[in-house]
Parts: sequence; C-alpha cells; structure tokens
Amino acid sequence: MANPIVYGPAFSTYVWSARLALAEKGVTHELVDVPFGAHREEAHLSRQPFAKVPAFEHDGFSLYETQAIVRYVDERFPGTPLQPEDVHQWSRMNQIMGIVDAYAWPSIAGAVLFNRVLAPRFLGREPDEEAIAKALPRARLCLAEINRLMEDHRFLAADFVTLADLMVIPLLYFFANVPDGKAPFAEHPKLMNWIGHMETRPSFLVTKPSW
Ligand SMILES: N[C@@H](CCC(=O)N[C@@H](CS)C(=O)NCC(=O)O)C(=O)O
Repeated sequence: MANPIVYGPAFSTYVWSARLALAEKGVTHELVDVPFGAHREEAHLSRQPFAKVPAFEHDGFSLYETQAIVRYVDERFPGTPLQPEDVHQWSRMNQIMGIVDAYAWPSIAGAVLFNRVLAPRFLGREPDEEAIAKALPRARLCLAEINRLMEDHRFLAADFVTLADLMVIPLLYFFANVPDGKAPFAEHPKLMNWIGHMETRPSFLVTKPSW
C-alpha cells in the first residue's frame, strides 16, 4: 500500500494541519512541494481546481479541503482517535474547525501573516500595515473565542488532542511568533500554555516547517 501524498508547501498552515493529522496517526507520508505560485499552474489545478493547497492522495483516492483530509486520515487509519465520542466535545471540535475556516485563517493568515511575512519574502513587497491593522480585531476575537470555548480542557475540545487542535495550532503558533501577536496573546496565557504543550508533541516536531 502506497504512502499518502500531501501536495503543497510545508509552510502553508493548511498543509501543516494535514501533515499533523498523519503524524498523530503514525502514518508515514510523502510531501510533494508546490512552490508559491505553482498552485495556480495546470499540474496543481488538476488536483485542486480552486488553486489552493493542500491536495491529498491515498491509494488512488484524491481529496482536497483540509477538513475533509484530516477527517479521512482519522477514519481511514488505526491509531488514537482524533475525534471525541462525546457529542458535546465533538460539536465543539467542529465549531472550532469552522472558526478556523471562516474567521481565523482569513484574519490571521490571509491578512496578518501574509502581509507581515509572505509578501515581503515571496513578492518583495512591504507589509500592508493598513490591512494588518484592519484584520487584528477579528484575529483577537478568534483568540478570545477559542480561549473561551476551550473551557478548562487540556486541549481545545477535550482532554486529548482532536482535529480542532491540529487545525488551529499552525495559525496560532505563527501568530504568536510575529510582533503583531504579542499583545493579543498577552491576554490569553491559557492559549500560550496550550501552544507550549502542542510544540512538544512529536507530530509537531516532525512536521514543523522552517519559516
Ligand atoms: N478551503 C481550503 C483552503 C486552503 C487554503 O486557503 N490554502 C492557502 C494556503 S494556507 C492557499 O492555498 N492559498 C493560495 C491562494 O489563495 O492563492 C482547504 O481547507 O484546504
């Protein structure tokens, strides 16, 4: 049986989430780099017609959309389950994953990280400070909500790692490591502790991109 393949650059937060799910399940995978810009070329569009990363393949089965990929990984492979059986925790996990797609990725990655890190590095552009400032209130609200929804669990939706943790950690890890994240995270020591726990997991260490 062939190893699963993840297509995309290692630094993409969504690519990282897909790889984290595989690593948590103890599944060896291949990462096929899709350099910035190549995601709009025909070779990648045949895998992901919306020109986004990641795309995924396993045993002749092709998939895109990160939530679908991480759910497939959890259902398809043996190992510790990454979805709670308790319906409230399972719903909380789904809610947090929804927050990532609808609010956290657009504000934290699409606006703050793109302008602060990616645009200068890949496009040779100065950060758009206005776009960053405009996104920060939404990014702060995401932190406040994730912090609130976590209640007093060890991880975001339960006392064990779930898909919610794997969808959120790339965004919050990067955000905590840019200057714009300093003040927002100062208000949420519980989330800083959670990042500290996540950072020590073998899945994090083997998939962490060099940024
Ligand atoms: N709904 C997609 C979103 C993936 C996504 O937005 N990926 C970003 C990188 S983290 C991307 O491909 N950006 C390239 C672009 O928008 O041109 C998923 O869940 O996989």
